[in-house]
This record gives sequence, structure tokens and C-alpha cells, in this order.
Amino acid sequence: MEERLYGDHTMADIDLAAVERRALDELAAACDAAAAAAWRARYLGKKGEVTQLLRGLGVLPADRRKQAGQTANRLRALLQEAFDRRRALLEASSPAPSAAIDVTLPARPHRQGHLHPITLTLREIERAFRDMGFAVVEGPQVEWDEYNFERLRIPADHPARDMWDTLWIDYERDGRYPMLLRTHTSPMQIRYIERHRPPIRVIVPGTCYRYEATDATHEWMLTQVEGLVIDEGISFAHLKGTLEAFVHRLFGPDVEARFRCDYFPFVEPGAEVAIRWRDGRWIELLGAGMVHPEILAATGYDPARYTGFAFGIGVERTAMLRYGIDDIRYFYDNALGFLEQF
Ligand code: YSA
Repeated sequence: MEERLYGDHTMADIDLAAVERRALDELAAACDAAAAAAWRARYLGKKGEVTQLLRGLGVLPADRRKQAGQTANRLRALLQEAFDRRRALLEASSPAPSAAIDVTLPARPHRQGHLHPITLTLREIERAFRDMGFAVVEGPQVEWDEYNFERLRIPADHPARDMWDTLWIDYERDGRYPMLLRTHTSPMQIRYIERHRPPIRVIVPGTCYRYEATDATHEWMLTQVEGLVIDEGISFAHLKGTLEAFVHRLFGPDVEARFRCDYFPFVEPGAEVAIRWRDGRWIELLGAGMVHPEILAATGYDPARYTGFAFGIGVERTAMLRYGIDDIRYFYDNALGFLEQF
């Protein structure tokens, strides 16, 4: 009698180890619950391959039925266990319905930054001077000693160098180190005069560096706005009027500006302008003066015909006074709690 199990196969044809391997491979490829359920129906369901195989055992002779039955039952149990494990794994890795993405939820608000208070202040200063007819130009932050000091009438052995503690660049030429991080924006006075003819009316915003210990009103990196006006008939009255207009534009018409004599080797006479702080103290805002005739002459201008004034405004100090900040170091601490207030 033929050992008929199902379909065209006989027990002799069926390699149970091959069925097991094929079933387990297919189960591993079932990557969602529906695929796993289809696999279960294919092997363990009513008409499944293993179920049919067990049903077909009855046709075997009694002596072979027992052993074949044990083998087929082991296969069924093994596949059932494999299915249970696979289903548990698929359930664990698929999101629970409550965690599913809800596309109707409004998006989280996007955190938007804004300009730094020093940039905001700088732009206001620029607007104020543009409105008075000044052009805006920029210069290099790495400068030659020649422009930062020498041609501003501050030779190497001059005590005025002590006014600017300097960060020198490690670049040697003829036994000297002639390159530095500019200590002020004034070198641009020389650069500009060299290349332009009067009338001149420019401001030069930019970063400067000093080898200075910081305190509440001093930083080692600071921003300045240089101003330069040269034409026929320019007097100290023009300087005073321009700077007073600037102070009132930025701080209001009632704010007091104090002009005092000051010394800078590149001006004659020189002045310092301070404005009154909340607690009554005066805070120095800028240095200024009439461009020294020797500087005009050295760059080919006739000092009998042309005169001019110049100034250098501290932008951090302006921002402190505008916003009522009593320590300059806040500006560069990167503390968001501070910066978010602007
Ligand atoms: C003077 C005359 C001119 O014809 C033109 C420009 C000048 C200014 C000169 N070049 C200069 O740098 N003067 S200064 O050393 O007194 O600085 C000018 C302003 O920069 C100061 O009034 C102050 O507001 C600011 N400043 C100076 N050192 C600073 C500083 N701000 C923050 N930290 C520092 N360490």
C-alpha cells in the first residue's frame, strides 16, 4: 500500500528537517502581524502543511505511525513556539496605538533667535550717523604697527603706547614684530585719508582687542565706531554739535553729555565725552578731537586749507548706558537668560 500523507507526497518523500528550515526562514521574514498570521495559517492552520501531515499519519502501518507521529508532533510544537516568540517580538517593536503619531497636533513652536544687543546698538549708531550724512566703511582687524601707532604719532618709545595694551601677532620682520590685533579703529583714519580726498565724512565700525584684565567696564575684545570728518572750515563746534546730536538721538534729549579735555597723540585739542549713569556717575563713552595738523600734512593734505575732527565711540559702553546694564561682561557670557531680554 502506498504511504499516502497528503497531496502527492508520501511519508518517504517528506523531509521534516527541510520543512522545519523552510518554515522558520519564512517566519523570520514575516515582518508584521498580518504576515505572521498568514504564516501560521500556512503551516499550523486547519489546512496547514503540518496539520495535514499529522492527519495523514493514519494511513501508515502501526509500527511506523508511532515514531512518525512523535516527529511530526515535535515539529508542530516547535513551530508553534517559534510563532509565539515572533508574534511577541512584532508586538513589542510596533508602536502601541496611543504612541502613534498624531498628524493633526499643532507643531512645537520653533525657537527663534535674534540679533545680539551689541549688533542692535551698532546698527542704531550707524543709522544715527547715516542720517547725518556719514558713509560706513570697514578696515582690517589685524593691523600693522605702522597704522595702529606710528602714523598716528605714537612711535615705539612713546609713553602713549601704554594707553593701549597690545596683543602682538607672532610674525617677525627685521627683528621686530610689526603686526598686531588693532587696539582701536583709529588706524582706519590713516588708511582712509591715504586713498580719498576731502570732503570726507565716514564712520568705521569694528572689533578691537586689548591685552586688558576685564572688569565691569572693560573687556579685552571691544567694538568701536570711528568717525572722521575732513573739509575746509571744520571746527571744534562741528565736533561738539555732531556728538551732542548723536548722544541725544541715542539716549534722549535730556541726557547730559560731558566734554572734558583728554590727550590722544593724533588730535589737537583732544576730548573725552562721558554721559551720566543712573547712579550719578559719569561713564566715558568716547574719545575725540581735532585731527592733528601733522597727520593731515603727512598724508599730503594742506593743513592751512583743510581741518577735521575724529572720534572713537565704545559700542559696549553705549549699549550698557542704553539698556541699563551695569557689567560689560554680560555681553559675551553667552547666558541665554540675559540675551533673551533684548
Ligand atoms: C580719540 C580721538 C580720535 O580723534 C579718534 C578716536 C579716539 C579714540 C581712541 N582711538 C581710543 O581708542 N580711545 S580709548 O582708548 O579711550 O577708547 C575709546 C572708547 O572705547 C572708550 O571711551 C570706551 O567707550 C571704549 N573702550 C576703551 N577700552 C575699552 C572700551 N570699552 C570696553 N572695554 C575696553 N577695554
